[in-house]
Amino acid sequence: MEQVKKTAAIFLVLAMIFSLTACGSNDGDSNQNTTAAITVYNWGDYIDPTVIDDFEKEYGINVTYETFATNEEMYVKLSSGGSNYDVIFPSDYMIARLIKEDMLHKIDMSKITNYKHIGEQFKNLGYDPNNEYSVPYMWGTVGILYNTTMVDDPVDSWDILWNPKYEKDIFMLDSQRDSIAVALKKLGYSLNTRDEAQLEEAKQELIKQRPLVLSYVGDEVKDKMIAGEAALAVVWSGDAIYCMWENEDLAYAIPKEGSNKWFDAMCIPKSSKNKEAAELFINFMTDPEIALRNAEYIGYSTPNTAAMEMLDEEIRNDEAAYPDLESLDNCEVFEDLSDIIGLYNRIWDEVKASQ
Ligand code: N2P
Repeated sequence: MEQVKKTAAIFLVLAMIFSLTACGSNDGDSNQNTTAAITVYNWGDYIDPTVIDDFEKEYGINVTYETFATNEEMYVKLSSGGSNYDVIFPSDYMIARLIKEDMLHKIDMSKITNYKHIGEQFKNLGYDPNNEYSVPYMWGTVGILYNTTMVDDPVDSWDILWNPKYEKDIFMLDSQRDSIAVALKKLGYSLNTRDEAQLEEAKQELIKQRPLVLSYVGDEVKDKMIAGEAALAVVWSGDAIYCMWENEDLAYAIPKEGSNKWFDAMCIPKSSKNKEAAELFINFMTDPEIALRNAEYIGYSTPNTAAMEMLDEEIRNDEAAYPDLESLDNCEVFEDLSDIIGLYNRIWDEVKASQ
C-alpha cells in the first residue's frame, strides 16, 4: 500500500512539473505570435525611426519594419500571400481596391482613441466613406520641384517637362500611376480616365518625353535634387518640402492644368495575425506628439490637427506643405482603376522600354 502511495505521489509531482513546463512554454509561444510582434509595411523614408523604438519600448511589442516604393509594389507583395503584414500604408485608390477585394480588416475604432485628432476634412473620403478601414497618416500633392538657378522659364505648366531645353535634366517618378497622370493632366484629361484613346495619347506623350528624362526615380530623388543633379523633378509634395529645407535654391509648383492630391493611411490587412497589436501601433502613430515627430522628420503634411498646431509656424504656413484643400479643386484624387490595370501595365512597360 505504502509503495502504491509513493508511486502515485511521484507520478503526481512529475505530472505537475510536466504540465507547468508545457503550460509555460505554450504561453511563451502564444505571446510571441499573438501579442509580442508585428510586421509593419510602409513607404521608404516615411517615418522617424526612433518612433519605432519608442513603440517597442512602450508596449514590449517587437516591430519588423519593411518598406516599399509604390502602391503597386505593396499590392503585389501583399497579395502574393508570403508575408503576414499587420499594418500597411496604402494611398486612397489602393485602399479602395483592397476594400473591394476584401483584403482589409475593419479597424476597431474604439481602440483608436487618438482618432479625434484627425481633421474633419480627412474623414469620410471616397475611398473609405465610413472611416471603417483606414486611419489617415499623411497627405499631399504631386508637383514639380525645380532648381531656380537652373530654370529660367516660369514653372506653371506640365509642358516644361517636354521642353527640349531641359534634355537629361528631368527626373520623373518611377511610379506608373503618377507618371501616366502627369501626361494625362498635360493633355487636359482626367487622371482617372478610362478612355483608351486618351490613355494611348498619354503613353505617346511619355514616349516622346523619354529622351529628355535623366531617369525614373524613387526616394533617391531627394538626394539628387539637393545635390543639384537636375533642373526639374516630378515629386510628392513632402519630398519637395524636405528638399527645400536642405537647399534653398529649390522651389515647388503645382501646374495650372491641375494634379493629383493624395491621402495615405494606415490599414490592417486580413493577413494580420495580431490585429490588437496593429491597432495599438496605429493609435500610437496617431498620438499628436508622435505624429509631429514623423511630420518634422520626413517633411510630409500631417492630417493630425493637434500635431499640426504644434508645428513650426513657418512650416504650418507654407503653401506647399499645407495648401488649403479647397483651393486644390483642379487636383483630383486617384480612383481605383484596377479593372483596367492590364492597360496601365502595358502602357508603363512600353514607356519604360522605349528609347
Ligand atoms: C515617401 C513616399 C510618399 C508617398 N517616400 C506618397 N504617397
